[in-house]
Amino acid sequence: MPQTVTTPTPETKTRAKPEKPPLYKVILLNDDFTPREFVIAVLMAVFRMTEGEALGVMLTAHRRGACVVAVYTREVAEEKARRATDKGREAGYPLAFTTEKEV
Ligand code: TYC
Repeated sequence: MPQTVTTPTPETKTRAKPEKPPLYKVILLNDDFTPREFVIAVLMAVFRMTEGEALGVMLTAHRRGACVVAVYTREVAEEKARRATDKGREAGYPLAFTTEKEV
């Protein structure tokens, strides 16, 4: 009976790296009308910040015009920016959060 010779397939040494999803910043924009305490309350509720963290982010946006709040995948960033902006609108304030893709 003839012998079948099988050459073993060499083990693949390089693996395809699973791509990391792109990240998006949520940015808080300053305005002249939304009360500081309201901005802090929204940051605590939507972004789960402590009062101290929220105070720091609010003051940075107030002084510099904008502040990065946090970084998430696109869906999470857009959802949180929308929820936070809606809270302002529901209360009659022009409070605005935007999202921006990280480079
Ligand atoms: N500038 C607002 C005021 O003086 C407070 C404020 C801070 C509003 C940060 C928005 O993103 C903001 N009442």
